[in-house]
Amino acid sequence: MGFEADSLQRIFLASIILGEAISSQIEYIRMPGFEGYRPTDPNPIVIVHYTPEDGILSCCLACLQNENCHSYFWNTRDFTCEMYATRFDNNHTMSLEQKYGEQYYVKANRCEMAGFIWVNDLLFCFQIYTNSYRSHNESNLACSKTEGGRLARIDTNDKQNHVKITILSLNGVFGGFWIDGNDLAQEGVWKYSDGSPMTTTFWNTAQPSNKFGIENCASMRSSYGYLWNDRYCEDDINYICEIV
Ligand SMILES: [Ca+2]
Ligand SMILES: [Ca+2]
Repeated sequence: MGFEADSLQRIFLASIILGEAISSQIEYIRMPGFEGYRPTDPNPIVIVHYTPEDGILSCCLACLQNENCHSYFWNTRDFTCEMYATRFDNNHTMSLEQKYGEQYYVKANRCEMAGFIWVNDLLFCFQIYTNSYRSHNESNLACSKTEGGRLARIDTNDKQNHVKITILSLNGVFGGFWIDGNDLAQEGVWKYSDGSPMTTTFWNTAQPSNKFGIENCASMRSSYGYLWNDRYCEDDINYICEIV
C-alpha cells in the first residue's frame, strides 16, 4: 500500500457537527515549517488569542468553521491562532516551532485527503504502491478506483526526478513500477491510456526494446535508475498512480 511522509503530522476531525450539517472528514496537515520567515502578504484573515486551556483544537475548529480559512499558524507559547485564506507550501525543513514556537497547519486538499503525495511546485499528485503486484491494465483499474485516479503520467523531467527520489527514499528493493503508456495499438507508437500521444519519455538506453515482440507497456525500472523499460503488460509488478 501507499506510504505517508513521517514529517507530516495529521489532525483528524471526523464528523464534526457544524450547525445542521455534518461535515465529512476534514483533515489538517502539519507542514514541516518555513525557513525563518513569516508570510506577510496576504495578511491573516483572523487572529484569535486563546488561553492555554483552549489548546490547538480551538484554533483548528475555528479554521474549520470559517469557510475562508485554508491554513493557520498555532503559537505554542502565547496560544495565538492566525488564520489565512491561502496555504503556503514550502519544502524547507527549518522549524518555525523551534524558532518562534509556532506550528503551521493546512487544510488538506483533495490529493492529500486521498492519502496521496502532493507536490505543490509541480501541481502533481501521486502515490507509489509497493507489495501490490498487478498487470498494467489491472494497475490502471486499481488507480481509477480513486476519483480522478489513473496510472501516473510522467511527462516532465521534474516529475521523473521527483518520483525517482521518492522511490529511493523508501529504501526498498523494487524491480519496477508500471506508469501510464503503451504501444498496444501500433508497435512503436506510444500512447497514454486515454489514447493521447506520449510527448515526453524517459527510456533507458536501448529501450523500448520490444523484447520477444511482446513488450508493450511502460515501466520505471530500478536497475535503470528508474529510467524506463518497456515490458510485457501482463507481468504483475508494482505501480504508481496519480490523481488529476
Ligand atoms: Ca512494443
Ligand atoms: Ca524492454
